Amino acid sequence: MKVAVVGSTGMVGQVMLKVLEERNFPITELIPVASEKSVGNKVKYKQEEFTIVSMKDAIAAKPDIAIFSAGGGTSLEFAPLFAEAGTTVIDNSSAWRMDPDKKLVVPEINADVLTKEDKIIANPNCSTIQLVMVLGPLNKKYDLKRVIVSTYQSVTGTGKAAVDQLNGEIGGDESTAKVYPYQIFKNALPHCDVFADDDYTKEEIKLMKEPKKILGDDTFNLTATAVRVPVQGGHSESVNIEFENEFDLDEVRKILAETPGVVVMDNVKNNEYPMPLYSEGKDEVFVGRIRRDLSQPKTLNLWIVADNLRKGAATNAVQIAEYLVEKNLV
Ligand code: 11C
Repeated sequence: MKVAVVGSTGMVGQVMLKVLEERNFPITELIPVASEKSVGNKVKYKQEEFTIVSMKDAIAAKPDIAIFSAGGGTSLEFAPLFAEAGTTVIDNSSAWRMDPDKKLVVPEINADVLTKEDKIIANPNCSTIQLVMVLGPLNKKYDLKRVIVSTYQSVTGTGKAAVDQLNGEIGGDESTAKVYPYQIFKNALPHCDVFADDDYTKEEIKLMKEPKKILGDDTFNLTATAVRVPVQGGHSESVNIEFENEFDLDEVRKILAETPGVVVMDNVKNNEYPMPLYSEGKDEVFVGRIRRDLSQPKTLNLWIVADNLRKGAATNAVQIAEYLVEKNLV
C-alpha cells in the first residue's frame, strides 16, 4: 500500500506513524505530508527518514490510502482532491463526520458499513470512540434509553500548545502562552472546544451526535458535559446509562470483557480501576467502576478511560485502514 500521512508533524500525525510502524501496516511507499513550512523536513518511520512533501505532490503520487489529521479546513479542501485521484481518505477531523454520505467508523462496532465506494471515511472524535466501544455491545443486549456522560479530557486533545501551557504552568513560567482562557494547572475547565448552540460546546455536541450515527440508532437520548483537566495521558468519562431492559452486573462485565479492544479493570477491593496515567500509550479502552445506579432501576454507572491520541485518534484510523486492506476495499 502507498500511504500518505497528512499532518505528519502534528501530535496525532506522529502517533499515526508510530502506530503504523508498531502494527506493521503493509506500506510499500510512505508519503508524509505537512504544511508548506515543513515541506522538505524529515519524519522518522521504522528508523528511516522520509522527506515531507506538499499536498499537491502527494495527490499527484496517487496513494492508495491517505490518513488525515490536519484540521477540518484542510480536510474539507484536500480530502475530495485525494478522493478524485482514487485515494481512500481516512479523516480524523470533524469535517465529514455528520455528512450523511460519509461513514463514521469505529471498526469494532460498525466496520461492516464500509464498501469500496467509500472514498472519504470519517474517524470519530476521541471522546466518542471510547464511549461507543462500551455503549455498542451494551445497546445490543439491553437497548439504550438514556446516557449521561461527563468527560475529563487531557490537554493532548487540544494539541502541542496546550501541553506546553500545562508544562509551563507546572514549571511556574509566567510567560507561557495561554491556549485556554484560564490556567489549566490546578484547574478544571468546563469548556472543551468552542461554545455553540444552546450553550453547549462543540465537543459536547459531537459527543451527543456521533454515537447515534456509529451505533445506527437514534432511539436513545444522550447528554454531555465536557471538561478539560490538567492531565496529559488520556481522556476519562463518567457515564450513567439507563436501559430499556433489566441487566445483570456480572453479565455486563462479561459482555464488556468479551468485546475486542475493551479491557475491564474493575476490582475496587484492590483499588483497581482505569486511570489516564495507566492508559497512556495503550490501544485499548479501559472500563471500570461498573455498578448499579441505586437511584433508579435498569441504570448503570461506569468509568471509561482511553489514550485519546491512540484509540481516540491514530489507532482507530489505522484499524480502519487495516480493515480496508483485509476486506480488499482499497
Ligand atoms: C479534545 N476531542 O480533546 C478533542 C480533540 O473533533 O477530532 C479532537 C477534536 C476532534 O479537545
